[in-house]
Amino acid sequence: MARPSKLTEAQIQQALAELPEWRYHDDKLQRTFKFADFSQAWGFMSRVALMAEKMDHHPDWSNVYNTVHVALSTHDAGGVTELDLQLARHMNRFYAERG
Ligand code: H2B
Repeated sequence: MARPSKLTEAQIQQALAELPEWRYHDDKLQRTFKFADFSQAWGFMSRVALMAEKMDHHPDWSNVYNTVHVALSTHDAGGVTELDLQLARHMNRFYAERG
């Protein structure tokens, strides 16, 4: 499958208009998700993990108790691509459905 190419900063900022909780920083799309507890955070991460496998596109992330920090970029492209935007949208949806 052809991999998408790196987006320009202008394209990224335009896409962020519809992803207001995300920030473009350090060449990555970043967001910190907060949950009620570890179990809810892990449930979210499990859903994201299955989607990441399906997409063959994986997040850089860390988890401390009820907090999940995510930094999305496409390593092969050296920056943010459409795949990162897609994964960010899936994460927003899973977060909205948590609980
Ligand atoms: N995830 C991310 N975030 N960036 C990549 O470039 C990437 C990936 N490449 N997951 C994929 C896997 C690649 O290594 C496999 C071989 O398709």
